[in-house]
Amino acid sequence: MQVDQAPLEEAFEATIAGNDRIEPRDWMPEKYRQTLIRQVAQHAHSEIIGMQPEGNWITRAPSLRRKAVLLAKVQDEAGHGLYLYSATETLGISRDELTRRLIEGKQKYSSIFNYPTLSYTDVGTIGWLVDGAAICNQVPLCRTSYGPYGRAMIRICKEESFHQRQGYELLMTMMRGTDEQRAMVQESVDRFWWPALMMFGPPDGDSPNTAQSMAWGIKRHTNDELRQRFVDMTVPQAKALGVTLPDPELQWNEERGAHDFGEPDWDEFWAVVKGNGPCNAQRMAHRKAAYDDGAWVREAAMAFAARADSVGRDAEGRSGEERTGTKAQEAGND
Ligand code: FAQ
Repeated sequence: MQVDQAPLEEAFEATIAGNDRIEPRDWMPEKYRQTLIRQVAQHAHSEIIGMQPEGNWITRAPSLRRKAVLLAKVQDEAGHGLYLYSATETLGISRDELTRRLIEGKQKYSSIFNYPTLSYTDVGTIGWLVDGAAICNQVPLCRTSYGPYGRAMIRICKEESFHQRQGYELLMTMMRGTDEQRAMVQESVDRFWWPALMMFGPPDGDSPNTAQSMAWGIKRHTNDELRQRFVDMTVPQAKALGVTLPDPELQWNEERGAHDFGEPDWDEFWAVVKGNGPCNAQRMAHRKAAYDDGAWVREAAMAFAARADSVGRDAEGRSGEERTGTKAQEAGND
């Protein structure tokens, strides 16, 4: 039977126009669904691959306190990946398929995680600049048009702001230390500044997805608008910290009420996005090894679930009676 799509499309457009949420049960255009799968999955992959550059330093933390903080942060990132994979699954695709797409190079992850972390200072710089950029990009996504994505972002943003503060606090501690420590902070900021600006994506003129994603309320601001917001937010923080941002063109523009700044190296950006950054091969090899090593856990969990089904027990080993509470009630009656 042919379903008339026109009223469905009208209802979808009215929801978008009214700034309401589209929910998984609602009809949506196939391209809207595919755009969300692309963006939310790539966001999830970024969180999971993003555990690697900092995870690299957990065993070499300079103190127990720093180690506990870093462990918690990297665990948060795993959690963010899981919320986002769950949100993507509501669009009718499995997490396993998404992971396969990542490993086969069919889906991307953020360019920033293809740069190396050369000292513990980079943990601070990632917190300050990378989480700072992530917050700028993600706070507006709390109002994205797709319900499960927006709700995941609310929780993620709360955690990201702690991440940003821990990075800033680490760098501030080092800036109050020795000349050598201050030089380490400056060197790290010099390396991460431009890649952090690239996180917002290509300039609006070279961004094929922005116009449609804005029209659908998936994105609320363009790449360049968010990059500008990040620069304006970061300059006073750099001043308070006592570091110089490595951009000779960076200056306040009174007329615009915003900072002018230089152009990132977009050839470098596209090279990294296409797989030729300093750490792309290493990051993917590590992710694939973790996926392959985890196969037995997934298989065991699936076999357990299948067996539990066949004997009427759930994954926690409870029988149907225990789940419905009949057994407890009977016990209470004794
Ligand atoms: N890296 O047309 P647009 C984090 C691709 S935060 C790699 O402008 P769109 C937290 C883009 O996918 C990082 N690829 O695309 C954390 C597209 O290719 P496609 C993750 C990029 O989607 C902190 C093509 O270029 N955050 O993980 C990048 O409208 C610390 C054309 O680009 C998010 O994912 C890039 N930087 O705008 C974790 C936020 N930029 O897919 C650990 C959600 C663009 O057509 C430690 N995502 N491309 O093959 C977004 O807001 C958007 O997807 C953009 C890109 C703004 C990233």
